[in-house]
Amino acid sequence: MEKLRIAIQKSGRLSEKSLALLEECDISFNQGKRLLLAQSSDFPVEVLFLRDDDIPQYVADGVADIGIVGENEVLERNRNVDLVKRLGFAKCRISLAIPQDEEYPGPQYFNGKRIATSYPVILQNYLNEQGVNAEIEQISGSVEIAPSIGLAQAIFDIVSSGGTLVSNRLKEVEIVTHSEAVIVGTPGLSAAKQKILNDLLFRIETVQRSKGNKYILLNAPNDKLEKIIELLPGIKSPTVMPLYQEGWSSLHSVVNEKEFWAVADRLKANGAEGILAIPIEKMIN
Ligand code: PRT
Ligand code: ZN
Repeated sequence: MEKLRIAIQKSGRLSEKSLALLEECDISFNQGKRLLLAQSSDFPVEVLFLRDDDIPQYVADGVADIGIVGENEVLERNRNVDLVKRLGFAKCRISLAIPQDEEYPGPQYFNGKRIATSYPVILQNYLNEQGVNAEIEQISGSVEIAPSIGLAQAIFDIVSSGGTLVSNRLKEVEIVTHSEAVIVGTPGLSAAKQKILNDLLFRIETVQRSKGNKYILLNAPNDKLEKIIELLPGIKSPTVMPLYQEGWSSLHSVVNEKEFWAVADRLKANGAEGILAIPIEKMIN
């Protein structure tokens, strides 16, 4: 039977979350990470563990059908892959940074300067767009120390909290692009593989949807029910069940995590009691 081959990062910032995402979709792998290629027994997929730098190429070549990788690598490698889905984790920005005590008048600051980076392609595109002429020093790691050792006057690197820049006495002056983990795919997958991919995407969307929501249960006096039901956003309309104690009902519904505290306050103010919020594992609309 045909299988969908998924490339994920072998070890690094994306590995754990990539595997966790598959596990939440009830796709598990018995052999673990020691093997280059792991099989799933419960879904027609296999996982190929690679360095993240190589994932765009493997997917473009069709050695892997899809891959989970940072958008920054997709932009940098510039291979022929389809962007299938944004995953919302490993969010970061790729920015230009200069020594803290330098004045920054704008992108023309970089004219004639040397910039250290592991992302020369993305940087060169940006410099071209801005009409800036700078020298790019390509290095593969510890980019942030380049200015202090005299290798470059500026850096172009991934920034997340900004802590690394601060501890190297640098300041972020231009955010060139944002990045997050994405699924990329080989263009023109076979119908059988596309079907497996669609099933996988359906599972991922189900998991992502449920993550933002809580199942909520509460008790309310019957004469307040109408008002309380108005307050519950719910999927369609809440379930209402009579309690043993006369004149009271139990309500079940779904509330978005972001609205939970505001909704709970209004529910309480309107006579709701015994409010419970429970995580939802799977939610299919
Ligand atoms: O070995 P392999 O080549 O597979 O891994 P790698 O070392 O190239 O990549 P890895 O595991 O470090 O990162 C994988 C992906 O995670 C990146 O390509 C990004 O898409 C994403 N990501 C998200 C990050 C960060 N956040 C991040 N903060 N990648 C790197 N960093 C580093 C950054 O390089 C800098 O040194 O963290 C530092 C900055 O962090 P803050 O929080 O101090 O600003
Ligand atoms: Zn890498």
